[in-house]
Amino acid sequence: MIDSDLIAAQNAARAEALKFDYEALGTQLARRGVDIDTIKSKVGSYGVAVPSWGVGTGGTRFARFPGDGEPRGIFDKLDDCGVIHQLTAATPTVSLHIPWDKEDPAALLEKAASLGLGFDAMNSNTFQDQPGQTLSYKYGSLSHTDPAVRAQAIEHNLDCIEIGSKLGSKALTVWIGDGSNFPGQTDLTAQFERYLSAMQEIYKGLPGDWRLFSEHKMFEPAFYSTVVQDWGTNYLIARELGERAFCLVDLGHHAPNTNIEMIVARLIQFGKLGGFHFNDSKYGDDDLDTGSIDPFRLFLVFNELVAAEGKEGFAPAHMLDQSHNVTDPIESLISSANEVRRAYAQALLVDRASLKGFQEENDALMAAATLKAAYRLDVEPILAMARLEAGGAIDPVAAYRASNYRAKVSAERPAVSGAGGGIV
Ligand SMILES: [Mn+2]
Repeated sequence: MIDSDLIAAQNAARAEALKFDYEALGTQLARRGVDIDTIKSKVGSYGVAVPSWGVGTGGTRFARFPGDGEPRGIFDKLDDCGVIHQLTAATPTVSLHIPWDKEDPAALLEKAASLGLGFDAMNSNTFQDQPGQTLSYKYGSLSHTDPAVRAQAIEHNLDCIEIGSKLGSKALTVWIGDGSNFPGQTDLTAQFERYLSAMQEIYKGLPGDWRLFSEHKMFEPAFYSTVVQDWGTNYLIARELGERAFCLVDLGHHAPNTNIEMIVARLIQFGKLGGFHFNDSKYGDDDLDTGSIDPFRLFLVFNELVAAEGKEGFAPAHMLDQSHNVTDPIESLISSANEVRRAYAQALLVDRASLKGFQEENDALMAAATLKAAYRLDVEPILAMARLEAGGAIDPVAAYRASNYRAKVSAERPAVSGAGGGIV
């Protein structure tokens, strides 16, 4: 963890300017009838989970260029996640990936508690073969033609639930790489049938207070067809499985220019939005930092989420899912957690009564202008004040750099070359 005196000194240098900016923004919002402290309080209680694999350096199919002081295992990863939460006060939970993070649950709980962290959704892995694994997933897992392979994949997911139950997790996210690379390679219908019946077995193993999230992804590793390729298929899965099955929307898992906010609205309307993997993309599943390419789209997604707040049973999970290839992963995750909160704050500032009026009157220009009026606001003083009051840093990246955390852990963690990024 970072020395609290260093954070305090960093904050002291910035506190006066922040107070001035916060009051100025508060005055501006008051003219619109908005209480800035109410917004700050909602933003301050909004958390997003960090994926354990996100604190390692990612890579592409071509190469991975390791960073300094990369975590050697889950306990190092938790340390890094603890730093992110310490500085942002926005990432209270970590999402584990099994088997990469498989360790004694009691030790994991103790370590997380010492860092003020809890555990979010569990993630299973049947998209690669593990050392010592009996049967291969080369030709699929939950939808494999061989019932023995399907049974092995089901058993792994049930293991993830069992581990998660000991950690206080309440959800399992299932993403599979199953699909095909050639027309005719697979019977599309039979393959989906096999997937559904395998998922039924996993669903039966869910504890009563757990939710099952299925995550769709258009392509990769399969390049011709993918079993769970889009939100339509994902909705069918959630509907077929039962009331505790929901769709997980990863922002990067769509074709370019897809209207993701509309998908979000549809899933909310029919009670099947389970949660998000936040990231951004320019071309495909690039796993770029959240809000780095299209922050307006992120805002429009949050506009739908805020509009649905208070709807019965509406409790989507929020998690970052990014690949950090050229940045310090801690800095990227800090920035992305802030971007998620920024979009949330902006969406909270939408004048919904006016918007509804313009929609009813078919005043397209003013409806769009109403959204833009909220989006254009610089809400950074709200985010910074929420961090400060929760014990975080006014400027978390600056505080992180001043701490020399990366140089310190680099001295303890030997350089690694081969460890996989593993982004789903
Ligand atoms: Mn994902």
